[in-house]
Amino acid sequence: MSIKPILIHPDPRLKKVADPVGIITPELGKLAEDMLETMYDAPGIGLAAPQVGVLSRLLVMDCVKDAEAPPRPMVLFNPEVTWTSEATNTYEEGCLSIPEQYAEVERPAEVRVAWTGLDGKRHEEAFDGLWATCVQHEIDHLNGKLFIDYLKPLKRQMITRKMVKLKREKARA
Ligand code: K1U
Ligand code: ZN
Repeated sequence: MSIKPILIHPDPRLKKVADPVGIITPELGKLAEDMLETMYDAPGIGLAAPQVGVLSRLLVMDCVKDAEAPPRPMVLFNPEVTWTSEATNTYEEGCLSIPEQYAEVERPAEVRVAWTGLDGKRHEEAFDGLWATCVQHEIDHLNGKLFIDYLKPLKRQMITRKMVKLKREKARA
């Protein structure tokens, strides 16, 4: 397993629509394992393949908050939202591609998602709470959308400028 570098906004690869995956090959399995390791190391609760520069429809997540509870690493290929609740939930979101920036985003409180698992089989499950927020945030990444795209233009521009500055400083270091 290996930890992959995470792309930082602004990067054109974070704005692209990712391609569906075909057969779940051992190489895709290895990528999913690497993404889980990268997510836990960050640390984060989710990660989408475009964030590590791979434009394929793959996301990983583990939103178990209780340190005493066993982890639940999830790997979702070609995820599709099949139902959304009318009720919404507002959560202060962050993003590993937009470090140290947080903002409230309103999304459906509950979603049903269908996906292909590492076993190559189709699965479907309902998510609520942080899991629902996270899976929607990650599917947005697969569609080239970032949580800052839900914010007012001025706030979005402010965050983007901060990220440009951060990347310039990192490049000089
Ligand atoms: O996609 C990403 O960039 C990962 C992102 C997922 C996410 C966070 C919050 C709401 C929706 C989706 C993160 O994991 S940011 C880091 C984070 O939230 C966290 C880190 C350590 C412990 C708990 C949370
Ligand atoms: Zn993100």
